[in-house]
Amino acid sequence: MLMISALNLKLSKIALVIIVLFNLVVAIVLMEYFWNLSKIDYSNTTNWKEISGYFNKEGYKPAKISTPGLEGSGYVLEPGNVQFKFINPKAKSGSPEKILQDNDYVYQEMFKNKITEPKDMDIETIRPPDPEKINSYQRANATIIALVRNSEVSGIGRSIQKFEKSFNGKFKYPYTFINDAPFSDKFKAKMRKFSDAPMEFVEIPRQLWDKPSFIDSEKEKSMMLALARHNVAYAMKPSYHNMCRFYSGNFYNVPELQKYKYYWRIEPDVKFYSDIRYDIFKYLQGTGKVYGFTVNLYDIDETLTTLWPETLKYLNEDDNFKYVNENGAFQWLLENQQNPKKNANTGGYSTCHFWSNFEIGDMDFFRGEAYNKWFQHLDQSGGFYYERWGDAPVHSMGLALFADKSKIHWFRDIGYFHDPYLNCPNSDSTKNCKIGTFSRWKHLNDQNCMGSWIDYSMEGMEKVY
Ligand SMILES: Nc1nc2c(ncn2[C@@H]2O[C@H](COP(=O)(O)OP(=O)(O)OP(=O)(O)O)[C@@H](O)[C@H]2O)c(=O)[nH]1
Ligand SMILES: *[C@@H]1O[C@H](CO)[C@@H](O)[C@H](O)[C@H]1NC(C)=O
Ligand SMILES: *[C@@H]1O[C@H](CO)[C@@H](O)[C@H](O)[C@H]1NC(C)=O
Ligand SMILES: [Mg+2]
Repeated sequence: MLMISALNLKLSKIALVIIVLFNLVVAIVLMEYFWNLSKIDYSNTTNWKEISGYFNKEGYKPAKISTPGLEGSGYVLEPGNVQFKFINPKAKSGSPEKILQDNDYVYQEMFKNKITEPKDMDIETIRPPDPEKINSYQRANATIIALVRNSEVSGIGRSIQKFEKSFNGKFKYPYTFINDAPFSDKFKAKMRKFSDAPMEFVEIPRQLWDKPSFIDSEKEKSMMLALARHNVAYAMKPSYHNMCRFYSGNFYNVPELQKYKYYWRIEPDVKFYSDIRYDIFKYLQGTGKVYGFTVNLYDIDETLTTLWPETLKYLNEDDNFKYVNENGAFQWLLENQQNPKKNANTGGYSTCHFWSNFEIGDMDFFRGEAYNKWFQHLDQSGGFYYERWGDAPVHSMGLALFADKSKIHWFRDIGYFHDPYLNCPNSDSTKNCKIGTFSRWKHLNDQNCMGSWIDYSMEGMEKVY
Protein backbone atom coordinates (compact mmCIF):
# COMPACT_ATOMS: atom_id res chain seq x y z
CA MET A 1 0.00 0.00 0.00
CA LEU A 2 2.68 2.40 1.09
CA MET A 3 4.80 1.58 -1.94
CA ILE A 4 1.95 2.31 -4.31
CA SER A 5 1.15 5.69 -2.78
CA ALA A 6 4.84 6.68 -2.92
CA LEU A 7 4.87 5.70 -6.56
CA ASN A 8 1.73 7.76 -7.09
CA LEU A 9 3.37 10.73 -5.51
CA LYS A 10 6.39 10.31 -7.75
CA LEU A 11 4.22 10.00 -10.82
CA SER A 12 2.28 13.11 -10.00
CA LYS A 13 5.55 15.00 -9.48
CA ILE A 14 6.67 13.94 -12.92
CA ALA A 15 3.27 15.03 -14.26
CA LEU A 16 3.73 18.37 -12.56
CA VAL A 17 7.14 18.88 -14.15
CA ILE A 18 5.70 17.96 -17.54
CA ILE A 19 2.86 20.45 -17.11
CA VAL A 20 5.24 23.22 -16.06
CA LEU A 21 7.51 22.52 -19.02
CA PHE A 22 4.57 22.41 -21.38
CA ASN A 23 3.30 25.77 -20.12
CA LEU A 24 6.76 27.24 -20.55
CA VAL A 25 6.88 26.10 -24.15
CA VAL A 26 3.40 27.56 -24.80
CA ALA A 27 4.44 30.85 -23.21
CA ILE A 28 7.59 31.00 -25.36
CA VAL A 29 5.63 30.25 -28.52
CA LEU A 30 3.09 32.95 -27.65
CA MET A 31 5.82 35.49 -26.85
CA GLU A 32 7.48 34.71 -30.14
CA TYR A 33 4.15 35.23 -31.91
CA PHE A 34 3.52 38.63 -30.36
CA TRP A 35 7.13 39.62 -30.88
CA ASN A 36 6.71 38.82 -34.57
CA LEU A 37 3.51 40.81 -34.66
CA SER A 38 5.39 43.81 -33.38
CA LYS A 39 7.99 43.32 -36.13
CA ILE A 40 5.46 43.31 -38.97
CA ASP A 41 6.63 45.23 -41.99
CA TYR A 42 4.38 48.22 -42.50
CA SER A 43 6.35 49.62 -45.41
CA ASN A 44 3.28 49.76 -47.68
CA THR A 45 1.75 53.02 -46.36
CA THR A 46 0.63 51.22 -43.30
CA ASN A 47 2.85 52.31 -40.53
CA TRP A 48 1.03 53.89 -37.66
CA LYS A 49 2.53 57.34 -37.97
CA GLU A 50 1.45 57.37 -41.56
CA ILE A 51 -2.07 56.34 -40.70
CA SER A 52 -2.56 59.12 -38.19
CA GLY A 53 -0.91 61.67 -40.46
CA TYR A 54 -2.74 60.43 -43.55
CA PHE A 55 -4.96 63.46 -43.89
CA ASN A 56 -1.97 65.70 -44.50
CA LYS A 57 -1.01 63.70 -47.52
CA GLU A 58 -1.54 64.15 -51.23
CA GLY A 59 -5.14 64.42 -52.29
CA TYR A 60 -6.30 66.01 -49.08
CA LYS A 61 -6.33 69.75 -49.40
CA PRO A 62 -5.44 71.73 -46.28
CA ALA A 63 -7.94 74.44 -45.32
CA LYS A 64 -7.28 77.91 -46.71
CA ILE A 65 -8.34 79.82 -43.64
CA SER A 66 -8.14 83.18 -45.36
CA THR A 67 -11.31 82.87 -47.47
CA PRO A 68 -13.70 85.72 -46.59
CA GLY A 69 -16.77 84.52 -44.77
CA LEU A 70 -15.09 81.57 -43.14
CA GLU A 71 -14.27 83.39 -39.92
CA GLY A 72 -17.78 84.75 -39.51
CA SER A 73 -19.99 81.81 -40.38
CA GLY A 74 -17.55 78.94 -40.06
CA TYR A 75 -18.11 77.70 -43.58
CA VAL A 76 -17.61 78.46 -47.25
CA LEU A 77 -19.66 76.58 -49.83
CA GLU A 78 -18.35 77.23 -53.32
CA PRO A 79 -17.50 74.86 -56.16
CA GLY A 80 -14.03 73.43 -55.45
CA ASN A 81 -13.77 75.58 -52.35
CA VAL A 82 -15.73 73.97 -49.53
CA GLN A 83 -14.28 74.75 -46.11
CA PHE A 84 -15.36 74.51 -42.54
CA LYS A 85 -13.89 76.05 -39.45
CA PHE A 86 -14.63 75.78 -35.76
CA ILE A 87 -15.41 79.35 -34.72
CA ASN A 88 -16.06 78.66 -31.05
CA PRO A 89 -19.56 80.20 -31.02
CA LYS A 90 -19.78 80.35 -27.22
CA ALA A 91 -16.23 81.68 -26.76
CA LYS A 92 -15.25 78.82 -24.45
CA SER A 93 -11.66 78.79 -23.30
CA GLY A 94 -9.23 76.91 -21.12
CA SER A 95 -7.64 73.50 -20.90
CA PRO A 96 -9.51 70.41 -22.06
CA GLU A 97 -10.20 69.65 -18.36
CA LYS A 98 -11.78 73.06 -17.88
CA ILE A 99 -13.80 72.73 -21.09
CA LEU A 100 -15.01 69.33 -19.93
CA GLN A 101 -16.15 70.84 -16.65
CA ASP A 102 -18.00 73.61 -18.48
CA ASN A 103 -19.62 71.21 -20.92
CA ASP A 104 -20.56 68.87 -18.13
CA TYR A 105 -22.23 71.78 -16.37
CA VAL A 106 -24.25 72.57 -19.50
CA TYR A 107 -25.32 68.91 -19.60
CA GLN A 108 -26.23 68.74 -15.92
CA GLU A 109 -28.26 71.96 -16.12
CA MET A 110 -30.40 70.28 -18.76
CA PHE A 111 -31.45 67.64 -16.29
CA LYS A 112 -32.33 69.95 -13.40
CA ASN A 113 -35.82 70.69 -14.59
CA LYS A 114 -38.39 68.00 -14.97
CA ILE A 115 -39.50 67.26 -18.48
CA THR A 116 -42.57 65.63 -19.95
CA GLU A 117 -42.92 65.27 -23.70
CA PRO A 118 -41.93 67.40 -26.72
CA LYS A 119 -43.86 70.64 -27.10
CA ASP A 120 -43.32 71.26 -30.79
CA MET A 121 -46.31 69.16 -31.72
CA ASP A 122 -49.73 68.55 -30.23
CA ILE A 123 -48.96 65.25 -28.51
CA GLU A 124 -52.63 64.67 -27.65
CA THR A 125 -53.24 63.91 -31.32
CA ILE A 126 -50.76 61.02 -31.30
CA ARG A 127 -51.68 59.14 -28.13
CA PRO A 128 -51.85 55.33 -28.14
CA PRO A 129 -55.11 53.82 -29.38
CA ASP A 130 -57.59 52.14 -27.10
CA PRO A 131 -56.11 48.62 -26.61
CA GLU A 132 -59.35 47.09 -27.84
CA LYS A 133 -59.06 48.96 -31.12
CA ILE A 134 -55.36 48.34 -31.65
CA ASN A 135 -55.98 46.29 -34.78
CA SER A 136 -57.62 49.15 -36.62
CA TYR A 137 -54.99 51.72 -35.50
CA GLN A 138 -53.68 53.77 -38.42
CA ARG A 139 -49.93 53.45 -38.02
CA ALA A 140 -47.25 55.62 -39.55
CA ASN A 141 -45.18 54.14 -42.37
CA ALA A 142 -42.62 52.55 -40.05
CA THR A 143 -40.90 49.42 -38.77
CA ILE A 144 -38.66 48.34 -35.92
CA ILE A 145 -35.32 47.09 -37.27
CA ALA A 146 -33.02 44.64 -35.55
CA LEU A 147 -29.91 43.28 -37.25
CA VAL A 148 -29.02 40.19 -35.23
CA ARG A 149 -27.52 36.74 -35.38
CA ASN A 150 -29.32 33.58 -34.34
CA SER A 151 -26.88 33.30 -31.46
CA GLU A 152 -28.11 36.62 -30.02
CA VAL A 153 -31.62 35.31 -29.46
CA SER A 154 -31.58 35.87 -25.69
CA GLY A 155 -30.08 39.37 -25.83
CA ILE A 156 -32.51 40.62 -28.44
CA GLY A 157 -35.34 38.92 -26.56
CA ARG A 158 -34.49 40.91 -23.43
CA SER A 159 -34.43 44.13 -25.47
CA ILE A 160 -37.81 43.40 -27.03
CA GLN A 161 -39.44 42.67 -23.70
CA LYS A 162 -38.38 46.11 -22.46
CA PHE A 163 -39.22 47.78 -25.75
CA GLU A 164 -42.73 46.30 -25.80
CA LYS A 165 -43.32 47.47 -22.26
CA SER A 166 -42.03 50.96 -22.93
CA PHE A 167 -43.48 51.63 -26.38
CA ASN A 168 -44.52 48.99 -28.80
CA GLY A 169 -47.06 47.12 -26.70
CA LYS A 170 -49.27 50.19 -27.14
CA PHE A 171 -48.75 50.62 -30.88
CA LYS A 172 -47.75 47.26 -32.36
CA TYR A 173 -45.44 48.49 -35.08
CA PRO A 174 -44.11 45.62 -37.21
CA TYR A 175 -40.63 44.22 -36.60
CA THR A 176 -38.13 43.51 -39.36
CA PHE A 177 -35.34 41.20 -38.22
CA ILE A 178 -32.36 41.15 -40.56
CA ASN A 179 -29.40 38.82 -40.72
CA ASP A 180 -26.56 37.89 -43.05
CA ALA A 181 -27.56 34.23 -42.58
CA PRO A 182 -31.02 32.60 -42.53
CA PHE A 183 -32.90 32.92 -39.24
CA SER A 184 -33.54 29.62 -37.53
CA ASP A 185 -37.06 28.42 -36.72
CA LYS A 186 -36.10 28.48 -33.07
CA PHE A 187 -35.17 32.17 -33.33
CA LYS A 188 -38.45 33.03 -35.04
CA ALA A 189 -40.52 31.13 -32.52
CA LYS A 190 -38.75 32.83 -29.61
CA MET A 191 -39.32 36.30 -31.04
CA ARG A 192 -43.02 35.60 -31.56
CA LYS A 193 -43.29 34.84 -27.87
CA PHE A 194 -42.19 38.35 -26.95
CA SER A 195 -44.64 40.26 -29.12
CA ASP A 196 -47.71 39.68 -31.20
CA ALA A 197 -46.84 42.57 -33.54
CA PRO A 198 -46.24 41.48 -37.15
CA MET A 199 -42.71 40.15 -37.76
CA GLU A 200 -40.64 39.66 -40.86
CA PHE A 201 -37.39 37.69 -40.90
CA VAL A 202 -35.08 38.73 -43.67
CA GLU A 203 -31.84 37.39 -45.05
CA ILE A 204 -29.72 40.22 -46.44
CA PRO A 205 -28.83 39.90 -50.16
CA ARG A 206 -25.12 39.08 -50.27
CA GLN A 207 -24.17 42.08 -52.39
CA LEU A 208 -25.44 44.44 -49.68
CA TRP A 209 -23.36 42.73 -46.99
CA ASP A 210 -20.16 41.22 -48.39
CA LYS A 211 -16.88 43.05 -48.65
CA PRO A 212 -16.63 44.59 -52.14
CA SER A 213 -14.17 42.81 -54.45
CA PHE A 214 -12.05 45.94 -55.04
CA ILE A 215 -10.79 45.92 -51.45
CA ASP A 216 -7.07 45.07 -51.42
CA SER A 217 -6.86 42.27 -48.87
CA GLU A 218 -3.15 42.72 -48.21
CA LYS A 219 -3.58 46.40 -47.46
CA GLU A 220 -6.65 45.66 -45.35
CA LYS A 221 -4.77 43.08 -43.33
CA SER A 222 -1.81 45.25 -42.50
CA MET A 223 -3.98 48.27 -41.71
CA MET A 224 -6.10 46.19 -39.35
CA LEU A 225 -3.04 44.69 -37.66
CA ALA A 226 -1.91 48.23 -36.96
CA LEU A 227 -5.30 49.12 -35.48
CA ALA A 228 -5.42 45.92 -33.44
CA ARG A 229 -2.01 46.74 -32.02
CA HIS A 230 -3.56 49.96 -30.77
CA ASN A 231 -6.23 47.92 -29.01
CA VAL A 232 -9.04 49.04 -31.26
CA ALA A 233 -11.88 46.60 -30.62
CA TYR A 234 -13.17 44.49 -33.52
CA ALA A 235 -10.49 45.77 -35.93
CA MET A 236 -9.63 42.23 -36.94
CA LYS A 237 -13.22 41.05 -37.13
CA PRO A 238 -14.27 41.03 -40.81
CA SER A 239 -17.99 40.72 -39.98
CA TYR A 240 -17.83 43.87 -37.86
CA HIS A 241 -16.57 45.85 -40.86
CA ASN A 242 -19.35 44.37 -43.02
CA MET A 243 -21.88 45.31 -40.35
CA CYS A 244 -20.63 48.92 -40.13
CA ARG A 245 -20.67 49.31 -43.90
CA PHE A 246 -24.11 47.72 -44.14
CA TYR A 247 -25.66 50.01 -41.53
CA SER A 248 -23.86 53.04 -42.99
CA GLY A 249 -25.10 52.67 -46.47
CA ASN A 250 -27.12 49.66 -47.40
CA PHE A 251 -29.68 48.82 -44.77
CA TYR A 252 -32.25 51.13 -46.35
CA ASN A 253 -31.85 49.24 -49.64
CA VAL A 254 -32.90 45.87 -48.22
CA PRO A 255 -35.88 44.90 -50.43
CA GLU A 256 -38.21 44.20 -47.49
CA LEU A 257 -37.51 47.69 -46.07
CA GLN A 258 -38.44 49.52 -49.28
CA LYS A 259 -42.05 49.67 -48.21
CA TYR A 260 -41.19 51.72 -45.12
CA LYS A 261 -40.18 55.31 -44.54
CA TYR A 262 -39.38 55.41 -40.82
CA TYR A 263 -37.36 52.95 -38.74
CA TRP A 264 -36.40 52.51 -35.12
CA ARG A 265 -33.25 50.50 -34.65
CA ILE A 266 -32.81 48.28 -31.62
CA GLU A 267 -29.98 46.01 -30.52
CA PRO A 268 -29.46 43.07 -28.16
CA ASP A 269 -29.25 43.86 -24.45
CA VAL A 270 -30.38 47.44 -24.45
CA LYS A 271 -32.74 48.92 -21.88
CA PHE A 272 -35.66 51.32 -22.11
CA TYR A 273 -36.47 53.09 -18.85
CA SER A 274 -39.43 55.28 -19.83
CA ASP A 275 -43.09 54.76 -20.44
CA ILE A 276 -43.56 56.35 -23.88
CA ARG A 277 -47.14 57.46 -24.32
CA TYR A 278 -47.11 58.98 -27.78
CA ASP A 279 -46.49 57.63 -31.26
CA ILE A 280 -42.83 58.40 -31.87
CA PHE A 281 -43.09 57.84 -35.62
CA LYS A 282 -46.05 60.18 -35.95
CA TYR A 283 -44.04 62.71 -33.97
CA LEU A 284 -41.27 62.57 -36.61
CA GLN A 285 -43.84 62.75 -39.36
CA GLY A 286 -45.72 65.66 -37.76
CA THR A 287 -42.58 67.72 -37.16
CA GLY A 288 -40.78 66.75 -40.38
CA LYS A 289 -37.78 65.60 -38.37
CA VAL A 290 -35.42 63.17 -40.06
CA TYR A 291 -33.54 61.64 -37.16
CA GLY A 292 -33.68 61.10 -33.42
CA PHE A 293 -31.05 59.96 -30.91
CA THR A 294 -30.54 59.58 -27.18
CA VAL A 295 -26.76 59.41 -26.67
CA ASN A 296 -24.12 61.54 -28.37
CA LEU A 297 -20.43 60.87 -27.83
CA TYR A 298 -16.84 60.96 -29.09
CA ASP A 299 -15.40 58.17 -31.20
CA ILE A 300 -12.04 56.40 -31.24
CA ASP A 301 -10.04 58.66 -33.55
CA GLU A 302 -7.82 55.84 -34.85
CA THR A 303 -10.85 54.22 -36.48
CA LEU A 304 -11.60 57.16 -38.77
CA THR A 305 -8.54 59.30 -39.43
CA THR A 306 -9.50 59.87 -43.07
CA LEU A 307 -13.30 60.06 -42.90
CA TRP A 308 -13.42 63.85 -42.71
CA PRO A 309 -10.56 64.51 -45.17
CA GLU A 310 -12.18 62.08 -47.61
CA THR A 311 -15.49 63.90 -47.15
CA LEU A 312 -13.91 67.30 -47.80
CA LYS A 313 -12.27 65.87 -50.89
CA TYR A 314 -15.67 64.69 -52.08
CA LEU A 315 -17.41 67.99 -51.35
CA ASN A 316 -14.77 69.77 -53.38
CA GLU A 317 -15.35 67.59 -56.43
CA ASP A 318 -17.76 68.69 -59.18
CA ASP A 319 -20.83 70.45 -57.77
CA ASN A 320 -21.10 68.30 -54.66
CA PHE A 321 -20.95 71.43 -52.50
CA LYS A 322 -24.62 71.97 -53.39
CA TYR A 323 -25.74 69.12 -51.14
CA VAL A 324 -24.54 70.78 -47.95
CA ASN A 325 -27.36 72.25 -45.84
CA GLU A 326 -26.47 75.77 -44.70
CA ASN A 327 -28.13 75.11 -41.38
CA GLY A 328 -26.13 71.94 -40.75
CA ALA A 329 -24.67 71.00 -37.37
CA PHE A 330 -21.19 72.11 -38.44
CA GLN A 331 -19.87 73.49 -35.17
CA TRP A 332 -20.75 70.31 -33.30
CA LEU A 333 -18.97 68.37 -36.05
CA LEU A 334 -15.83 70.50 -35.81
CA GLU A 335 -15.52 71.16 -32.08
CA ASN A 336 -11.91 70.82 -30.93
CA GLN A 337 -11.79 71.79 -27.26
CA GLN A 338 -12.92 68.92 -25.06
CA ASN A 339 -10.84 66.23 -26.80
CA PRO A 340 -8.47 68.22 -29.02
CA LYS A 341 -6.32 65.20 -29.88
CA LYS A 342 -9.24 63.49 -31.55
CA ASN A 343 -9.83 66.51 -33.73
CA ALA A 344 -6.14 66.73 -34.58
CA ASN A 345 -5.90 63.05 -35.52
CA THR A 346 -8.89 63.19 -37.84
CA GLY A 347 -8.03 66.35 -39.75
CA GLY A 348 -10.65 68.48 -37.99
CA TYR A 349 -13.55 66.21 -37.00
CA SER A 350 -14.58 66.30 -33.34
CA THR A 351 -15.54 62.61 -33.70
CA CYS A 352 -18.89 63.48 -32.06
CA HIS A 353 -21.62 61.18 -33.25
CA PHE A 354 -25.10 59.96 -32.41
CA TRP A 355 -24.87 56.50 -30.90
CA SER A 356 -26.57 54.44 -33.54
CA ASN A 357 -27.52 51.40 -31.49
CA PHE A 358 -30.54 53.60 -30.76
CA GLU A 359 -31.78 55.50 -33.74
CA ILE A 360 -35.12 56.57 -35.10
CA GLY A 361 -35.03 57.99 -38.55
CA ASP A 362 -36.42 58.68 -41.96
CA MET A 363 -34.89 56.23 -44.42
CA ASP A 364 -35.81 58.58 -47.27
CA PHE A 365 -33.16 60.96 -45.94
CA PHE A 366 -30.53 58.23 -46.30
CA ARG A 367 -31.97 57.10 -49.63
CA GLY A 368 -31.80 60.66 -50.95
CA GLU A 369 -29.17 61.78 -53.45
CA ALA A 370 -27.19 63.90 -50.97
CA TYR A 371 -26.47 61.13 -48.48
CA ASN A 372 -26.33 58.28 -50.93
CA LYS A 373 -23.90 59.81 -53.39
CA TRP A 374 -21.58 60.70 -50.53
CA PHE A 375 -21.84 57.16 -49.15
CA GLN A 376 -20.93 55.72 -52.57
CA HIS A 377 -17.82 57.89 -52.55
CA LEU A 378 -16.86 56.78 -49.06
CA ASP A 379 -17.43 53.16 -49.98
CA GLN A 380 -15.18 53.42 -53.05
CA SER A 381 -12.40 54.85 -50.88
CA GLY A 382 -12.24 51.56 -48.96
CA GLY A 383 -12.34 53.21 -45.55
CA PHE A 384 -14.78 50.69 -44.13
CA TYR A 385 -12.01 48.09 -44.48
CA TYR A 386 -8.72 50.04 -44.43
CA GLU A 387 -9.95 51.84 -41.31
CA ARG A 388 -12.85 50.90 -39.09
CA TRP A 389 -15.39 53.57 -39.93
CA GLY A 390 -18.47 52.99 -37.84
CA ASP A 391 -22.01 53.46 -39.06
CA ALA A 392 -22.63 55.91 -36.22
CA PRO A 393 -20.06 58.54 -37.29
CA VAL A 394 -21.02 58.05 -40.94
CA HIS A 395 -24.74 58.60 -40.24
CA SER A 396 -23.87 61.53 -38.00
CA MET A 397 -21.54 63.26 -40.43
CA GLY A 398 -24.10 62.83 -43.20
CA LEU A 399 -26.81 64.31 -41.00
CA ALA A 400 -24.65 67.18 -39.78
CA LEU A 401 -23.79 68.12 -43.37
CA PHE A 402 -26.93 67.38 -45.36
CA ALA A 403 -29.80 67.88 -42.89
CA ASP A 404 -31.08 70.99 -41.15
CA LYS A 405 -29.91 70.66 -37.56
CA SER A 406 -33.37 71.59 -36.26
CA LYS A 407 -34.61 68.36 -37.89
CA ILE A 408 -32.31 66.24 -35.73
CA HIS A 409 -33.98 65.47 -32.44
CA TRP A 410 -32.58 64.53 -29.05
CA PHE A 411 -35.21 62.26 -27.49
CA ARG A 412 -34.52 63.70 -24.07
CA ASP A 413 -37.60 61.99 -22.70
CA ILE A 414 -36.58 58.42 -23.59
CA GLY A 415 -34.56 56.68 -20.90
CA TYR A 416 -32.15 54.35 -22.66
CA PHE A 417 -29.08 52.20 -21.94
CA HIS A 418 -26.56 50.34 -24.07
CA ASP A 419 -23.52 49.44 -22.07
CA PRO A 420 -21.78 51.63 -20.88
CA TYR A 421 -23.75 54.81 -21.77
CA LEU A 422 -27.23 56.06 -21.02
CA ASN A 423 -29.78 58.80 -21.30
CA CYS A 424 -31.69 59.16 -18.07
CA PRO A 425 -34.30 61.93 -18.10
CA ASN A 426 -35.76 63.76 -15.17
CA SER A 427 -39.34 62.72 -15.79
CA ASP A 428 -42.21 61.03 -13.98
CA SER A 429 -42.44 58.35 -16.62
CA THR A 430 -38.83 57.18 -16.13
CA LYS A 431 -37.73 54.55 -13.62
CA ASN A 432 -34.60 52.60 -12.60
CA CYS A 433 -31.83 54.94 -13.76
CA LYS A 434 -29.99 57.81 -12.11
CA ILE A 435 -31.02 61.16 -13.62
CA GLY A 436 -28.37 62.85 -15.74
CA THR A 437 -25.91 59.95 -15.64
CA PHE A 438 -23.99 59.70 -18.90
CA SER A 439 -22.07 56.51 -18.25
CA ARG A 440 -22.01 53.85 -15.60
CA TRP A 441 -18.26 54.57 -15.42
CA LYS A 442 -17.50 58.07 -14.26
CA HIS A 443 -14.15 58.22 -16.02
CA LEU A 444 -16.01 58.05 -19.35
CA ASN A 445 -17.71 61.41 -18.82
CA ASP A 446 -15.12 63.03 -21.05
CA GLN A 447 -16.66 61.07 -23.94
CA ASN A 448 -19.90 63.04 -23.73
CA CYS A 449 -20.64 65.36 -26.67
CA MET A 450 -23.99 66.54 -25.34
CA GLY A 451 -22.55 69.81 -23.99
CA SER A 452 -21.50 70.89 -27.43
CA TRP A 453 -24.70 69.60 -29.05
CA ILE A 454 -26.75 71.68 -26.62
CA ASP A 455 -24.59 74.77 -27.13
CA TYR A 456 -24.16 74.59 -30.90
CA SER A 457 -27.17 72.79 -32.29
CA MET A 458 -30.13 73.35 -30.03
CA GLU A 459 -31.12 76.96 -30.36
CA GLY A 460 -34.76 77.40 -29.47
CA MET A 461 -34.66 74.40 -27.20
CA GLU A 462 -37.39 75.84 -24.94
CA LYS A 463 -39.83 75.38 -27.78
CA VAL A 464 -39.12 71.67 -27.90
CA TYR A 465 -39.04 70.71 -24.22
N1 LIG B 1 -26.59 39.14 -38.38
C1 LIG B 1 -25.51 39.76 -37.94
N2 LIG B 1 -25.63 40.77 -37.05
C2 LIG B 1 -24.52 41.39 -36.61
C3 LIG B 1 -23.22 41.00 -37.02
N3 LIG B 1 -22.32 41.80 -36.40
C4 LIG B 1 -23.03 42.64 -35.64
N4 LIG B 1 -24.36 42.41 -35.75
C5 LIG B 1 -25.45 43.15 -35.12
O1 LIG B 1 -25.20 44.52 -35.36
C6 LIG B 1 -25.45 45.29 -34.22
C7 LIG B 1 -24.18 45.98 -33.74
O2 LIG B 1 -23.21 45.01 -33.38
P1 LIG B 1 -22.52 44.99 -31.96
O3 LIG B 1 -21.66 43.78 -31.92
O4 LIG B 1 -23.54 45.19 -30.89
O5 LIG B 1 -21.59 46.25 -32.09
P2 LIG B 1 -21.36 47.44 -31.10
O6 LIG B 1 -22.68 47.92 -30.55
O7 LIG B 1 -20.50 48.41 -31.81
O8 LIG B 1 -20.49 46.77 -29.98
P3 LIG B 1 -20.85 46.34 -28.49
O9 LIG B 1 -20.42 47.51 -27.68
O10 LIG B 1 -20.02 45.11 -28.30
O11 LIG B 1 -22.34 46.08 -28.41
C8 LIG B 1 -26.05 44.36 -33.19
O12 LIG B 1 -27.45 44.42 -33.32
C9 LIG B 1 -25.53 43.00 -33.61
O13 LIG B 1 -26.46 42.02 -33.27
C10 LIG B 1 -23.11 39.90 -37.95
O14 LIG B 1 -22.04 39.51 -38.36
N5 LIG B 1 -24.28 39.33 -38.36
C1 LIG C 1 3.77 46.36 -51.20
O1 LIG C 1 2.61 45.99 -51.88
C2 LIG C 1 2.81 45.50 -53.19
C3 LIG C 1 1.43 45.29 -53.81
O2 LIG C 1 0.50 44.84 -52.88
C4 LIG C 1 3.64 44.22 -53.11
O3 LIG C 1 3.86 43.71 -54.42
C5 LIG C 1 4.96 44.54 -52.46
O4 LIG C 1 5.71 43.35 -52.30
C6 LIG C 1 4.74 45.17 -51.08
N1 LIG C 1 5.99 45.61 -50.52
C7 LIG C 1 6.38 45.29 -49.31
C8 LIG C 1 7.70 45.82 -48.90
O5 LIG C 1 5.70 44.62 -48.56
C1 LIG D 1 -43.96 54.19 -47.18
O1 LIG D 1 -42.73 54.82 -47.47
C2 LIG D 1 -42.03 54.31 -48.58
C3 LIG D 1 -40.71 55.06 -48.66
O2 LIG D 1 -40.95 56.42 -48.74
C4 LIG D 1 -42.87 54.45 -49.83
O3 LIG D 1 -42.19 53.89 -50.92
C5 LIG D 1 -44.20 53.76 -49.62
O4 LIG D 1 -45.02 53.96 -50.75
C6 LIG D 1 -44.89 54.29 -48.39
N1 LIG D 1 -46.08 53.53 -48.12
C7 LIG D 1 -47.25 54.09 -47.90
C8 LIG D 1 -48.37 53.18 -47.61
O5 LIG D 1 -47.41 55.29 -47.92
MG1 LIG E 1 -24.09 46.75 -29.52
